[in-house]
Amino acid sequence: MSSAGATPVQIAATPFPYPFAPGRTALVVIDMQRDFVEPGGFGASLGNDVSLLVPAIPVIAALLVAWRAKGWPIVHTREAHKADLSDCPPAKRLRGAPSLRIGDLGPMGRLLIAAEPGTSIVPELAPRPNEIAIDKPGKGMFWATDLHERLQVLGISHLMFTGVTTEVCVQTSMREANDRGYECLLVEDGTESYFPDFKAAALAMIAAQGAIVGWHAPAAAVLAAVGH
Ligand code: C5J
Repeated sequence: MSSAGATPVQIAATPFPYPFAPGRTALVVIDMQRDFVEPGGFGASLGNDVSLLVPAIPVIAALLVAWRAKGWPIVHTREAHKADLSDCPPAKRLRGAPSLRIGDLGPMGRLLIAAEPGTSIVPELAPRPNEIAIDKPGKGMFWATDLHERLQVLGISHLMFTGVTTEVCVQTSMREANDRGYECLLVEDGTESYFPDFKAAALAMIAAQGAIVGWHAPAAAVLAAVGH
């Protein structure tokens, strides 16, 4: 890390400036998987218009360029289950009436099963070998993972959230992170939802009551603070 211990920088954010900590802030990319973003995957099996998530891709790509240039930590998550589904509770697999369920065979392999083609991250945002990339069986990134311990070893105190979908895995992960003491910011245009109203509501809930879960800001404000 090139700037650990540097003077705090503020990012113009809602509901008030975010105390950015260069070198102690990990960029978190939640579930930018083909299964959510491309036709034929899990998101489409639930009846969603997956094209609504695509605008986040170039925004996250720009943030990855900036973080990689600084040598700061990057976390990628994938919502993924074991092939035998032993980590997928029936309550998750059997609820509702999707056209395909988790573990069923679709055009990109078995839905949300680790290492299947559809479970991989979209090529534009592919993790590099030196970056943290975890499979998570839940919506939140800390449930049944070792991520908190790995971030603590790296001295991470601040998390910059991006990914999909805003009100499901992103918001769940951000709430889990807030409870663990991380200072969290959600990048407004680096996250998308199948339901634009839900995205707006999630942003409002996060920043309400004096940033009760955290802050949100556009990528341009983040990149300006990073100096990119
Ligand atoms: C969902 C996610 N929406 N990554 N997963 O089931 O938000």
